[in-house]
Amino acid sequence: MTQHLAAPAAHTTETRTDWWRGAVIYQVYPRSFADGNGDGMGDLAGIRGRLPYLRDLGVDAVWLSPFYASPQADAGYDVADYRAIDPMFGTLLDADAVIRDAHELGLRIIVDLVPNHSSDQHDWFRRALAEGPGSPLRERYHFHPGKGADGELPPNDWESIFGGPAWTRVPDGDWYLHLFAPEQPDFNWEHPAVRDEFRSILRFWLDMGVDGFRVDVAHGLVKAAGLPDIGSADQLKLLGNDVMPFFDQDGVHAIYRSWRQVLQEYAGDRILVAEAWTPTVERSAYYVRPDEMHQAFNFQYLGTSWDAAGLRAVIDASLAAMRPVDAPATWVLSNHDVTRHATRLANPPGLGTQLRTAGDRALGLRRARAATLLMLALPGSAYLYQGEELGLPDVTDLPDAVRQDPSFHRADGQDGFRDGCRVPIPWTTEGSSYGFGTGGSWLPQPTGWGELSVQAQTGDPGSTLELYRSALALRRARPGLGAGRAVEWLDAPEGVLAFAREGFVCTVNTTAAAVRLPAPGRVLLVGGDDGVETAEGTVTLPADTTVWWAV
Ligand code: TEU
Repeated sequence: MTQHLAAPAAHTTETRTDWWRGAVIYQVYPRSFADGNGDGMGDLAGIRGRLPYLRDLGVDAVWLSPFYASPQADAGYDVADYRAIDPMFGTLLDADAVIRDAHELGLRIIVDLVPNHSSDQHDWFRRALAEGPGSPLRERYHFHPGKGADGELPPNDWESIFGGPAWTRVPDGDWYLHLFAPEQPDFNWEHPAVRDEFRSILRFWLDMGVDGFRVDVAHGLVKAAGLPDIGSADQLKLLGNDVMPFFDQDGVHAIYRSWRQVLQEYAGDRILVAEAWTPTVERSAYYVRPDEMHQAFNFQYLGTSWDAAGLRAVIDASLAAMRPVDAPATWVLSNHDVTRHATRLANPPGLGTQLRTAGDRALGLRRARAATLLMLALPGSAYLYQGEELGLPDVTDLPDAVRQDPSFHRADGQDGFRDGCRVPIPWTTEGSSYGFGTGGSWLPQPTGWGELSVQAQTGDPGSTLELYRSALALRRARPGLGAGRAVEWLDAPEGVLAFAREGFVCTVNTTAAAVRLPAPGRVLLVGGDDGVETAEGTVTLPADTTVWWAV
């Protein structure tokens, strides 16, 4: 159940509330949210200044992508020191101020934890390299001799998620494993020092007062014994469909059980959220058994196209998968790794989640608004990504020269378009970087970005921002919406979804034509095309439109 408390989590003696079961959680990507010191890069001071905006938007919690000390080879997902803030983002005092201010505003703070790999500049890795083959420190990573007469071939055939081999050879001849960029060596989670270190890192941030952790690549920590070959030429196509020897191994669950015990030592209902790209929602359910994590991202939902039958199937499967483990379903449409949903839905279905084509922007925005209202009417917890409340499209035409996504460069520009959703967001209609900061922005913002700004949309009843504010206020007024485990499907024509919740009905027209239906009640909110007409007990639902009804 969604609850709003004046002073959540740490710094209080609050008892457990299960606040997270129906929470709306807003992802802040620190580089691109707000720049407090005018260097063109977002930071903690910028975030702190905008916390009242997030409180007024009506979210329950804020998840911060990594702000730790990092050489930024993968935008901070390459951590050199898990207990320090990168100077580009501020200091530990700034982090403390963000956490305290958030709590005073009634917002919870979830931080990103990156346990699968460190940076190659992490102290352990640098020392392991310096000490040479056979050093005990090398056992904390996956260092191995190569194959072939002179060890010139990698130890196995695994490919990096970012393209190219998953192994890099160091000058003394050993190879090390990196499922992502070469600057991101994978930890060896069989090693007790790695396990101890991460429990200690959890405690460090729990002592700082955070309300939870989003666990990066939660499915990747444990590798199949012996690191067996995959034996396929096209490994990246298998990802997400097949069980890989480096993903979703059963051994990961013991780690999360031990982390849950650490969280249990703390007051205030802190949570663990799995970023686990599993083949099915049923596999995701294993991560949220009662003694493991609290939530797992629902990437199956994110990947479903704008089609009533497909959406109904994934909603049913998600709710059914979570029921036996008593975890809330979660829903997400956008994050920092995928093309924004306003642009995905502007394109034909089946193109995946990394697009470089703008598509039909008006269509994409209409569908995005309808898709968001559908998501926010479902039982469970919903994740929003900064800027989606402004209806921002992905910036699909960034020049190659400004792109920083390491996967773009490793895949020769054929993949890795994640910079498009990471462009700093517009706060004001005019001015330097449209209110992002006073010193420009680390990725160029498109012309016209100011028309999409918070300032431009505030008070405009037809704006996407006001739609989000209204939706979140209604959700807050009806805690039953985020609670529960089921929806009651109602009869609806092909291409239309209709379901009932307590005192509430949601109707979604995913087709390109208006549809006439019996009106279920009184219109609460419309997302999509505003031309909803009700007459004599019937309603005409425009194309690509969701309506919330009070019944
Ligand atoms: O993402 C994990 C992951 O599997 C994604 O990399 C996804 O498959 C990819 O973005 C598609 O190109 C997490 C973080 O969210 C991502 O930003 C990091 O790059 C990655 O881990 C490595 O830490």
